[in-house]
Amino acid sequence: MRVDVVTIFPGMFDAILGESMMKRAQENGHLSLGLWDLRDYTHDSHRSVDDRPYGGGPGMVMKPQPLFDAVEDIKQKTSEGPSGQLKSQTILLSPQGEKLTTSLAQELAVQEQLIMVCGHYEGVDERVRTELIDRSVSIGDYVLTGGELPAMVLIDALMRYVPGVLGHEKATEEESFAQGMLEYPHYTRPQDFKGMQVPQVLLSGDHEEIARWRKEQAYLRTKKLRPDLLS
Ligand code: 9D3
Repeated sequence: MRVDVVTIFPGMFDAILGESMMKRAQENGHLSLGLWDLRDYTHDSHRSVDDRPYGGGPGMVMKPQPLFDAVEDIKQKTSEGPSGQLKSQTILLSPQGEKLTTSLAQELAVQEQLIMVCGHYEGVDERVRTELIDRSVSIGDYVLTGGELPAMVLIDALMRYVPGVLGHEKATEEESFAQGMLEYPHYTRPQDFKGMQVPQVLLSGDHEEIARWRKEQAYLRTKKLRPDLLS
């Protein structure tokens, strides 16, 4: 899949570009990430992307023109030969969006192209939301300074569901066991660390007994820390 991000801070995405899974996915061609600087689509000397709200009030609003021009330019420049434009959805990262979940990540991961628009200031002009944006996504109920970190979170979360990216490693593991529960406790060597012991059952070699213990631990931990997941 292609992900194209419209942002006033393209440099922030260096944080994920060179790293591990992201890098691998880009190298093997399953994912390609494009960064588009919104200020490149302004025409004034200050390269301004925001303006004062009609009707008054505090804060600034993102102007429609640079956003419309950026998304149009991306669609045109990323279209593939005679087959034309990619099947794409334009996503606004916004505190007012639907909350990111596994099922949303899975839905988005099967698109050919996602165009992610990172919001700033009080938000975007409403005509952007209604005419340009297919879906708005929030990563949770806390206030951040803009849509860049949420876009990175969304990319990271959906990457594992892009067909081919994970070579089956994690996906099968997640399906098989304790779906919708927290994980059981993990231990590695040494057996005795500063007097703290690894539970005997894990050293027993009895795999049925170990599976039973892990299931019970996962359940107890979920009941204690995330009872909402059990109902
Ligand atoms: C202080 C301004 N707020 C008034 C109640 C509204 C507001 C506008 C823009 C709050 C935060 C932001 C910037 N955040 C995002 O663009 C954002 C976000 C977030 O803040 N939390 C969780 N998910 C997301 S997705 C985009």
